[in-house]
Amino acid sequence: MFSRTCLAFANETPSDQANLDRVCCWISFGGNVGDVKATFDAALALLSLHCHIQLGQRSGLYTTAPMGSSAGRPFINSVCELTTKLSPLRLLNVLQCVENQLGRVRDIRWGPRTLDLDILTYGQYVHDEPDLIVPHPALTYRRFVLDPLAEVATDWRHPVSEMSARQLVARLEPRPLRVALPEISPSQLDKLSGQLRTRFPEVKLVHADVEQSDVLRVRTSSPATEGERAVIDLRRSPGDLLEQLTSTLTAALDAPQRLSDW
Ligand code: A4P
Ligand code: MG
Repeated sequence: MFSRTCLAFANETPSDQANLDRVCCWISFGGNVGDVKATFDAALALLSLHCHIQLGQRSGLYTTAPMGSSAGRPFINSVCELTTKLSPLRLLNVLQCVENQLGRVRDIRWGPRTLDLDILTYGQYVHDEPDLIVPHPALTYRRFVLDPLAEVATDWRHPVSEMSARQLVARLEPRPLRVALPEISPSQLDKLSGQLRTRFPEVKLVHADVEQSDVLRVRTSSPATEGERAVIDLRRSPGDLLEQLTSTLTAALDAPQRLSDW
């Protein structure tokens, strides 16, 4: 059951909820500690109790490679649709409340976890503040999110790039996967290429002036420029540049296995 705080939260009807239309949102589920399937089921049960949340479609359960040097063992990931009248921040608050209720400990950034609930998209809403970024900034390159989304959200389009989940997956599939880092000098790029070659032989780092559409562009210190579609933004990723790229490429090159229906 919800904690007392959550119950109070669930039953209130603040004025900023009453006038909102229902918005369709996609939520990612992830976990790698304990009985993850049971935790996902418990999270759904809690969310279904909320008077301003209606659950919709959900994908199967996928086993995915852990992204991040401290992430621990492989994850189970899935996505679920919900419609809500809650504002984006109130929805985030409810999701965090459910995470806490189901044993989430926030000690290590990108550490092992019983349950992580992220808002992937909140309708067509675009918002970029530290406490909430939607669409989720890493949505465009993480196979552990895109594969489940492509399974069920067939009519969905990314609110900014307007690409479908299937198209976003397709961008990650060419081999070699060509990756451009516009803010990195040629000598730094050569050094990084050498450091990444053994672990990611299927990746080719290329110079920034390559503008072809099949090159993934990665931003390390400044936001995407006009015309850069679905850029990978490393500015919120933990670690130095080598660690950030290692995490990103792990998530981009993963081939999630569908375990079962959910
Ligand atoms: N925040 C901002 N935008 C959002 C959003 N759209 N949805 C803020 C949810 N939260 C958002 O999150 C940190 C802060 O992000 C929140 O306080 C919120 O205000 P957190 O859940 O407390 O911490 P975290 O999850 O460790 O950080 P972060 O950056 O959200 O990590 P991610 O992106 O969730 O990645 N490997 C596999 N295979 N599968 C996974 O699911 N997940 C992670 C965590 C690492 N490796 C993984 C997986
Ligand atoms: Mg999270």
